[in-house]
Amino acid sequence: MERTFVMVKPDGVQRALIGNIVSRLERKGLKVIAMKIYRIPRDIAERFYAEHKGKQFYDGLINYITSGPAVCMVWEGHEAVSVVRAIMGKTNPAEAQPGTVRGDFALHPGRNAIHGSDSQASAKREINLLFNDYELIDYRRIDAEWLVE
Ligand code: IDP
Ligand code: MG
Repeated sequence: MERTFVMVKPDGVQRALIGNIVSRLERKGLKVIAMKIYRIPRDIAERFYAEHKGKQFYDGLINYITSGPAVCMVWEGHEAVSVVRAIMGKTNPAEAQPGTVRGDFALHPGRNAIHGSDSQASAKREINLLFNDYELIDYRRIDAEWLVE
């Protein structure tokens, strides 16, 4: 089973989208194994988005992601990384398909409501950056055998 790191970004929290976003992942069949509301400190944000350092939107991105509380989560399931990316929609919400989180709720790439890891390697790195091992909870959902053959 794959794991991915998901965040409801500060705009998503302020716009009361936590429940809607969690609900979309939950009903898809993914299992939440960690969740916390967290105001990400600047040093963690800089490590989180290190790949974007030097880009024109980088300073704005760090200010955005540290501007208020976010909801940080780990979700687990079959092909969790790509499944969450599909549910999120494109980075630029103006191009994101209706039916995706960004397509339904966001307008601008600088306020795009949700983060999801882009690969299993990114997921591992991001989970380790935001969570301790003991915060990842091992349990079985009662519908597990109805979700995967
Ligand atoms: P992703 O979140 O879809 O993986 P990335 O290219 O990894 O997109 O960019 C990380 C984040 O940086 C985006 O989610 C968005 O918040 C921000 N970002 C990316 N491109 C732009 C831009 O052109 N203007 C403003 N913010 C941007
Ligand atoms: Mg990315």
